[in-house]
Amino acid sequence: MEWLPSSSPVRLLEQPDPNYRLPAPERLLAAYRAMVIGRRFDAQATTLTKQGRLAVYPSSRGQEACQVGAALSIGAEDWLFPTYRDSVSLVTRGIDPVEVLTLLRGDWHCGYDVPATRTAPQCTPLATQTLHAVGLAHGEARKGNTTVAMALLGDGATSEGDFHEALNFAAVFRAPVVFFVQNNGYAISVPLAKQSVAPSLAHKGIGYGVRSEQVDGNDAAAVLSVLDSAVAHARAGNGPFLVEAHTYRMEPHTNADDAARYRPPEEVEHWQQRDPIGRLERHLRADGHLDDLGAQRIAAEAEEFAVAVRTRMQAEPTVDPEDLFRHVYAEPTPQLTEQLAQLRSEQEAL
Ligand SMILES: Cc1ncc(C[n+]2csc(CCOP(=O)(O)OP(=O)(O)O)c2C)c(N)n1
Repeated sequence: MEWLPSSSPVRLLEQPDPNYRLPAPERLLAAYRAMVIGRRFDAQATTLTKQGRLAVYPSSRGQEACQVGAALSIGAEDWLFPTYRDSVSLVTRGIDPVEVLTLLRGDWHCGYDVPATRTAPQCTPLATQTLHAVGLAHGEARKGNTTVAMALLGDGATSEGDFHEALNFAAVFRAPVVFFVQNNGYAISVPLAKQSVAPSLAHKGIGYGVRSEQVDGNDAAAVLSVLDSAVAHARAGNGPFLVEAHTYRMEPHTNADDAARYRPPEEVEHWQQRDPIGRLERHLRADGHLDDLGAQRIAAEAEEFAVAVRTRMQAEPTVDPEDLFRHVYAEPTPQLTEQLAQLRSEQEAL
């Protein structure tokens, strides 16, 4: 059956697969470098929440193969539609890390230039970005362009109505979209088993006529290979593609959550053994593409990256709270006018 995903998630690092090829060593090395930098950035961002420099940060530690794979499988001409958890994907795409953190710092805008970077603002309402991705992809196809839209979402977001509408619309209009579901086991504290009884989330594509596949989300080689073929499928005009990656969120939902209240330590330990960076590193070393010196160089580069982020985040931004009111409507509503007056009187009283 052409539409059915593989019966078990595609793996490549420790075993061959008849349908997918191992990416070239240079590509795997580039992914490794991006994963190491991404993890160091992620740890830095978490520390910035403790220092009060960031309001909140949803870590993607443990999901680096997915984060990096998504960014590396699309081109500069394609569009990325990320969620709040996908900061490492944005950093890998080359967006200024301080711009990436702007929204989480509490500013009213997303920080980066959306049309110039071809990256939508990080979406917090679940699954709404999937519809935005379909609309953009459909529009681009109608203009005769070969742009692909990559929509990132979590397992919890597949329970939202918007996700189902997006799949249906994309399939009917053969929109060039890749839906990339990072199934990290939980929607905040709700485990996947309490949300879905489908054989896999990849199976959810079939009913809509969307070609689907499932992949080991902690195997960077498999993630890259499966996403490469999904992007090629969409770019060639064959319609949308759904990829489900089986991965795990090592940290709590955000720094404001206590994951120990809903998940057993043995489970975290189990996934620690399947760390995506360690798995790729072992493969690269075994094949002679990485040695101690190479690994040290990359670690040093990641440290420099984090230091630069930390230093720049120490500068207090000048913010004007009235900006919140400036860009909502062409003409402010009576309620907004009243709220603005209240803000002004509060500020004068300071
Ligand atoms: C439409 C909507 N409903 C509820 C929420 C509250 N909420 C924020 S994150 C989250 C869980 C999302 O889980 P998942 O899609 O698996 O993504 P993850 O955070 O695990 O990456 C929920 C329910 C929301 N942001 N948007």
